[in-house]
Amino acid sequence: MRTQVAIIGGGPSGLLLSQLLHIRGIDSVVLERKTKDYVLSRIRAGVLEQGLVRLMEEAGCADRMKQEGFEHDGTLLSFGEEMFRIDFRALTGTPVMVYGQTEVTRDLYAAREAAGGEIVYEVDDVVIHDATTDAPHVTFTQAGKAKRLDCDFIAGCDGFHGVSRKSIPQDKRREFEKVYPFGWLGILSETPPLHHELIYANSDRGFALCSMRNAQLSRYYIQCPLSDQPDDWSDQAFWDELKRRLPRAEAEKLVTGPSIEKSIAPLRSFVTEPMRWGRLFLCGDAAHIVPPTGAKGLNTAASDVHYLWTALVEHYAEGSGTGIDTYSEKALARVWKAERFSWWFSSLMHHFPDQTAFDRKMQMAELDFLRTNRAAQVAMAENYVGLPY
Ligand code: RFL
Ligand code: PHB
Repeated sequence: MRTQVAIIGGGPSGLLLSQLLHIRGIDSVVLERKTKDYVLSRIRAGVLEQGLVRLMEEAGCADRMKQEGFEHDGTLLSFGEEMFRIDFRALTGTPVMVYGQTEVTRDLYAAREAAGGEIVYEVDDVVIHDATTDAPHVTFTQAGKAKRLDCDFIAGCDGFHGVSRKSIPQDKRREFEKVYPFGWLGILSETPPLHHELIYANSDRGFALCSMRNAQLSRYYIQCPLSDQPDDWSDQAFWDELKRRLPRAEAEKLVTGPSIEKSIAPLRSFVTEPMRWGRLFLCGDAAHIVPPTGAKGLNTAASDVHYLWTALVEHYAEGSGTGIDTYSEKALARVWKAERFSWWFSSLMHHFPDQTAFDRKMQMAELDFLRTNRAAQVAMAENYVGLPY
């Protein structure tokens, strides 16, 4: 097999890149380790920045998002019984779009299939060869058969546990990591959302988040110890704990019901540098992870895709190597700012096991400053709706 761009990983990064390349007449093959149903069963991000909304438009995949997604003009933050709103539209002129990653992925699969794009599922033993030469290739097995894909470039879109990052020799990359001493227990329930905007809550008992997918589908999270398992939490125990972490007036309005999904995600900040090795380019979670506070994971993957897509178009259309040569530097400059915001927002909103009474007072003072200070609100809102790219 031969293609122009071999894309390892059929998550949102790989599919979006493949579809954008297709729109500009560049051919790609996507290699995915799992089945399509498995990829679509993962419940992940829910908030899209305008940058990702625009990329979905460019990719010709925005119709359903525009009909079914919800524009949010602001978000709510609570601490104890206090609750205040950050008005994104008033502060930045920009809303965010609430539309699940599962739906983004579903729309991208549909577009790739409609265009006859090649996605090879259930691949194993993916190995990257000759990435530092002009003729790289990828070998893999599918249904027990050994296969080879020759290409001009390789996009490593295979997430945190993929093979792409690890293919870069250890002495050619540097990794930066912070692991947080807690996780998020998340549930999905077919109940109306608590509020028409998200509520991020800092309470003495730990963090909570009230989010949603649509008018009848809610997504809630509570901070939990890393040693907990989803089965340790009955639905009733989850709802009781969530209510204790919200201002009383909000807790009273919460509509509860059976969960249809329950999982625990660890929180991690991680960046690898550089994001390019010869003709291999890392995109999305393959290169970096953020804690989910602030919803930057998928959105940062999208900005990588933007830089890589435009670099490849420049290469094929104009024969210019500038975009390719500056990809890693440009992507990382934005990645580190998303890392900073996610780390700051996580530090502000969670209960840390080693937190002192002084640390707690600092969180409360910072939240009160954010509640009352316009400059602080502008900084928060600009980061939340997404820095430009
Ligand atoms: P993905 O979504 O992990 O997709 C990578 C794809 O590559 C495949 N793969 C391989 N394919 C071929 N060969 C191999 N050797 C392969 N190894 C892996 C995988 O099967 C998969 O299909 O990465 P991508 O595309 O970069 O997208 C990034 C986003 O998915 C991610 O940033 C966000 O979902 C992060 N994230 C969240 N972000 C938010 O903004 N809000 C959230 O609420 C939120 N929740 C989450 C999350 C990430 C989670 N992970 C990774 C455990 C919850 C979880 C549980
Ligand atoms: C979600 O709806 O899953 C979600 C929303 C906002 C976040 C994280 C997760 O910051």
